[in-house]
Amino acid sequence: MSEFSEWFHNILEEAQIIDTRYPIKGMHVWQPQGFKIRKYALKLLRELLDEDHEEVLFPLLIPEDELAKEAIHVKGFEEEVYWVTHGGLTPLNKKLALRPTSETAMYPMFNLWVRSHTDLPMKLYQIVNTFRYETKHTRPLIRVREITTFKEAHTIHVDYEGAQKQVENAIELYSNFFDYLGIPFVVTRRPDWDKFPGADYTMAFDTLMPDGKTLQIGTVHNLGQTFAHTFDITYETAEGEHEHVYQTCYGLSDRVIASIIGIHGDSSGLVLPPSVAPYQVVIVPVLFKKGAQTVLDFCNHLKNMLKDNGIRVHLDDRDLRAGKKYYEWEMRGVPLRLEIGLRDIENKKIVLLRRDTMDKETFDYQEETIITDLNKILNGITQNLKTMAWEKFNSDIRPATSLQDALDILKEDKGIVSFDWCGDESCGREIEEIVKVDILGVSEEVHEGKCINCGSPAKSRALLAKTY
Ligand code: PR8
Repeated sequence: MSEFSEWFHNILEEAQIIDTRYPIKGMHVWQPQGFKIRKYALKLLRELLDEDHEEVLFPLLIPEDELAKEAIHVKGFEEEVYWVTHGGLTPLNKKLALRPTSETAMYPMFNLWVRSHTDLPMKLYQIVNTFRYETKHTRPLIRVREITTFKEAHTIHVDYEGAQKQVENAIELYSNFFDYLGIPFVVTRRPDWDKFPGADYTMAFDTLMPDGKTLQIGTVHNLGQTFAHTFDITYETAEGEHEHVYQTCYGLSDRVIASIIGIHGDSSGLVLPPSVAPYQVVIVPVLFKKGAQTVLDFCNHLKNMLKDNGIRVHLDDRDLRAGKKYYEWEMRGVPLRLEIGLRDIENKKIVLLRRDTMDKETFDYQEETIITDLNKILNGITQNLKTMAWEKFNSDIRPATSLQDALDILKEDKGIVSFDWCGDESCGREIEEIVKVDILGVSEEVHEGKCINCGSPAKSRALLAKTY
């Protein structure tokens, strides 16, 4: 197990994020702390999606004939589908699949729902669990067989331009989401051999975990008219003609939480961005016999004030050594800790520890401004986490001018290697063969330069990395 892997497993357990002891491989239990982080992350995403999408909820089971209708799609998923074959003791006359994703659950209904051009665009999403019988090594939150938080959006448009514009909108939406969480990423267009089964093309978000491997944390697919033809989803134009629609879909998973934990965490444990922290502030009273009640009263008053102003706060008045409490809240990643003793109250001071920097400072306490002051610090933490993560990320993307160069970088420094590429599939597969890692995708067009492998004119800048 790599050092990061070990750290990751330990922190999931110690911080009570998820329990991996559930007796089915790849399926885990969300514990209260993890569930709260998940809840706040979902809240952020819902706020973004609800601007112009509507939430729906489809059944978990998909009839075999619907799943099988789209040949390319089903081929891509056939080895990963879990099947329900019986109802009690009775064999079902039609097998039912546990959704690996919901195109084939939703699109037969879209066939019924879409009537006129005035119904379009239609932008729907759902947040559900999906099941994939992954054959690669499973890892908690990173590669699971029950994706417990699959956020899938599906959109329908009258023309190709509408779908293409939606791909751009979705990329912007997900970029904003990852920005709120301070997760750095690259967006690339996946090589054709690695696109979503049934898509015209796939755009993917990748981040870097501390062990130097990239993690695909989200994808946006332009489905063109493939599924529209398969499920005969048509609309009536203003002129009374019937046309097939154009579609997109995009999704995120539990990997969002894995990347928050992996990217911001440190040797003392979790470091949570305030937006998803179960507690944003923890107050630890420093109690001695003298004045203990005064300190507790003050801390309670402060707690209530923060709470009334929308800050998630906890007063830790357990009868434990302060050091033990500090260790615990640091490990759990609480962004801000306030330590308050009698002398501090008398001097109108509080001691404040920022989890992102571990800097401790004595802070002037003023009742009138304390909320604004703390919110300012919390925002500063959000910004700082993002800046630190992006700095690290950018320094881990290195250009290579030859395949040997790429090999050396991947061996020594890990991370992502950028290079000029002709875009040809056989050349790309050859590169993957030689460097033994995957081409993530292409990030931008280039107008000069030569392909790192075959030497013909390069079409684009591409990225290589060891992936999860
Ligand atoms: C779609 N259909 O399904 P996608 N464990 C954790 N995360 C995973 C796993 C897994 N086993 N498999 C995939 N992901 C489209 C879009 C509706 C929504 C994550 O797309 O198959 C990856 O981050 O690409 C992936 O980018 C995302 O789910 C969407 O899955």
